[in-house]
Amino acid sequence: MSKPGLFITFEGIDGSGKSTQAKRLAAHLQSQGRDVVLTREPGGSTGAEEIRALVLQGDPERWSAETEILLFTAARRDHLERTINPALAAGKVVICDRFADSTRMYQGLSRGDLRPVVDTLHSLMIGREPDLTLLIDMDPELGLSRALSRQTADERFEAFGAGLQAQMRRGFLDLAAEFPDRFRVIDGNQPLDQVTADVLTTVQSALS
Ligand code: Z5A
Repeated sequence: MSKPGLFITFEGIDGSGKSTQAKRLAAHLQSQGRDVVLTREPGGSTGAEEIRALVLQGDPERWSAETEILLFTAARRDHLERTINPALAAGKVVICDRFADSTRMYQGLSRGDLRPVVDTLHSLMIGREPDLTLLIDMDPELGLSRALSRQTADERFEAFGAGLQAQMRRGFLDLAAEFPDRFRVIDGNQPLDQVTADVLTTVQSALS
C-alpha cells in the first residue's frame, strides 16, 4: 500500500533558521526514500511567486492591511491548488517554509487586530491546516541580526525591526498553545546541528 502524504510546515520569526532546517529535513527524508516536495510561502507556484514580488518588494504602503491579507491568501490558494494538494494526493511529504500561521501573525497582528478577518478568509478559501508545524523559537534580537546579515530583495518585513520581531515571537508561542495537536516548539537558539537533531526527532515521532 502506498504511504499517505504528510504536510509539514516551518514557522517562526525572521532569521530563525526555518529555511535551513526545512532544507535539511527534506534531504534527510529523501535519503530515507520518501518523495519530498520542498516549498515556501509566499510563493511555491508560478502565480504565487508573482504575488510574492508584489507583497515583499516595492512600497508596502501601496497595499491596505485588508488588501495585503487578500494577496497573501490568493497566493496560498494558488500554491495549494497547484503544488501542495497534488503532491499530498500523490503520497509525497510536503515541507513548506511558512504557511497560514504566518498570515495569522504578520497580517493578523502587525497592523491592528485583523485575526478574525484572516481566519474568516482562511476557512473560506484555504480550509486546511498542516499535519505538523515546527515552530523554531528564538531570541528576537538574534533572529533580526541573522536576517539583516543577508542581502535580499525581499526586505519588506525585516524593516519592521526588533519590536515587531518580539511581538511575532510571543504571537507564535501563543499560536502553538492554541493548536497544541499540530505544533511542536523547537529551541532555535542552539547550534545548527542540534536544532536539526531536534527537528528530525520530532518529525520521526510524528511519522511513526
Ligand atoms: N509573510 C507574511 O507577512 N505573511 C504570510 O502569510 C507569509 C509570509 C507566508 C517572507 O520572507 C516574509 O513574508 C516574512 C513574513 C512574510 N518576513 N518576515 N519577517 P522570506 O521568505 O524572505 O524570509 P523569512 O521566511 O522571514 O525567513 P528568512 O529571513 O529566510 O530566515 P529563516 O528561513 O528563518 O532563516 P535561515 O535563512 O535558515 O537562516 C538565516 C541565517 O542564520 C543563515 O545565514 C543561517 O545560516 C543562519 N542560521 C540559521 N540557524 C542557525 C543556528 N542555529 N545557528 C547559527 N546560525 C544559524
